[in-house]
Amino acid sequence: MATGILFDDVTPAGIRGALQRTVALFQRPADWHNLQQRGMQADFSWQRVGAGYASLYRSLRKEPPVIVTHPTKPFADQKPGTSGLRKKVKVFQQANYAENFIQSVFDVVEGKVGATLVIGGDGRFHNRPVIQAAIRMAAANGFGKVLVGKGGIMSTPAASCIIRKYGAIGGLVLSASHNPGGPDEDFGIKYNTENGGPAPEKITEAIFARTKVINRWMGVDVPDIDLDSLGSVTVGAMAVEVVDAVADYAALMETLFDFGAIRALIKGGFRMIFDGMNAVTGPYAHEILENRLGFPQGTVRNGRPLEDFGGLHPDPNIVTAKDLYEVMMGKDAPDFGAASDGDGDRNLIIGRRCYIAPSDSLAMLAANAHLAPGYAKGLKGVARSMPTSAAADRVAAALNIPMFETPTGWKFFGNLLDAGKVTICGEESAGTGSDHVREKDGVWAILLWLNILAKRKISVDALAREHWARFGRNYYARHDYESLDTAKADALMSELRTALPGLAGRKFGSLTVQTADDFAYHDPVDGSISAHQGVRLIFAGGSRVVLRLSGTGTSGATLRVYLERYEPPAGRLDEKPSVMLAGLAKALEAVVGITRHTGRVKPDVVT
Ligand code: VG1
Ligand code: CO
Repeated sequence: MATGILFDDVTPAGIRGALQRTVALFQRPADWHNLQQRGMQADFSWQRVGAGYASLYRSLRKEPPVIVTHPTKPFADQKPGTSGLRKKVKVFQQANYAENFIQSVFDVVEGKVGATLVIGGDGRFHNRPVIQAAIRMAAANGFGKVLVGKGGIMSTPAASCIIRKYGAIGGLVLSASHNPGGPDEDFGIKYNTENGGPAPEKITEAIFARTKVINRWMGVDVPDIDLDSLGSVTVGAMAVEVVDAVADYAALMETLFDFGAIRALIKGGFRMIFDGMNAVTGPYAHEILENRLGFPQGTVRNGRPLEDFGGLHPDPNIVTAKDLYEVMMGKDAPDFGAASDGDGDRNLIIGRRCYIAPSDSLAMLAANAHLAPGYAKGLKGVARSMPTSAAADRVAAALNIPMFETPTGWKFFGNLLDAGKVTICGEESAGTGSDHVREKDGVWAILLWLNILAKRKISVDALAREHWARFGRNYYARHDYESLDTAKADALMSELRTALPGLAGRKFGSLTVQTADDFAYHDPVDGSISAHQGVRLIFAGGSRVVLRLSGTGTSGATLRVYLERYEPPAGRLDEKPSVMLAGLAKALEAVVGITRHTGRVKPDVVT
């Protein structure tokens, strides 16, 4: 984390050496730029140095550190979205911005005095300063202990695992997930509760309400801690332990999966590539796939977490993980390709020349999960977000277990998992997980796939074909229209919502609308209702289109359109989704008028 050139030897030769190193560095523009950025961001002021001395003297005199109350004013835009508060880094760099949100979280958390808090992040740019601030604030707010990931890094599922394992009251996860990172990109903060899962709506609403009236935040007056050395330190009266989350997470995985069977598969010549996308899962994948399972070194690519993800967009889909996709479609493709996102909760699964759509992956995992020791007793139920295809519903019906349909966002699965109603959950956006933690979990999904392939001894492609031949195939695609003018996107959705009552029975091209509604979720556990979760247009014959606006973007609006068409086992199972969904896409324009409202003639991303 260099911020300049250091030299100790105060002689002409010493200065000459330092100058030479400076010139050499200047000739590497990327490194030079990073050095400048870090240098400008570092706090070299006397205020900081002075505070360090003051706290050192206080600790020598065994005086408790001073809790400082900082006056502040509310920001109007701190409403958490689908998964926490996400904004541009520049927004988060405003004075008091992150502090206001974190204090609002702490003001809402009951029973925090003396409790343990987990703090982790995906390692993206701006992670470290916010973690240091959060630690100082946790101490001032009376927490007893903080568990923080080494280097400030912890994947989202690992944070969930650590919260549960050590009985923490909750955790702060600093991440904007699959959004790009860097000084001009995105940052985010989410809060997870003591079950290890994302705060449910009633808590995120309370946090938002608090951000609107907040007038002070509290911190202790102490310098930064060393995040890179494992072990314990104290901050104020609070203990801070820097932990290696990889070990705890890997241990949990060993309890769920048949590592022996996977090792035997690898010995038999099975090859895979894992793309860490320069994000958080690299260290987890190195440890589990290479060290513990025995895949050769080099199996994990882009395995070092970088602050800007090396310029990659860490969203594991076939568009942004194009390199992996191309290798898997190529001549000498390995047996299995996988990737995870910025914070490690999503997964991409590709067999040799066979991409598995996330909705299909959920169904295939549900149908085969009993082959893994952690699920040998079978599943209690399956849940999927509403826009996710109904492929898993057919598996649940065959297994004679309940199926739940929730709004988009992992927070809605928490109650079902806690109540023991479901074992496996999934979203079309490449998130799959189970009751082992309370988050979606990228590495978990990849290991479950490996476990199943090891037991079934078939290729991904053969497994998929067999699945469709038994359950039929739900052709599926998601079309994203990004950076739309917010007013235009809102107008599109409100016009569509107004038209809903009159749509049933109307014909668009060859398709007739059967039902049209705005999805509302009634939580069967706590009775809460979440309305306006997405418009559903269901056509005669079972095809479906869903439309909703994204709740994770940081500029303008993103319209997501989800297309689905079912083919029974005796139908056309080996077609391209784009061909099978062309009719639906056409009807869509007639019903919704995306071009008419936004001027866009085609989506920005199709996954
Ligand atoms: C998107 C996905 C949603 C997912 C959410 C968070 O939300 O559609 O399924 O839960 O991202 O995932 P939206 O509101 O933009 O559609 V992650 O990996 O970014 O925490
Ligand atoms: Co994520």
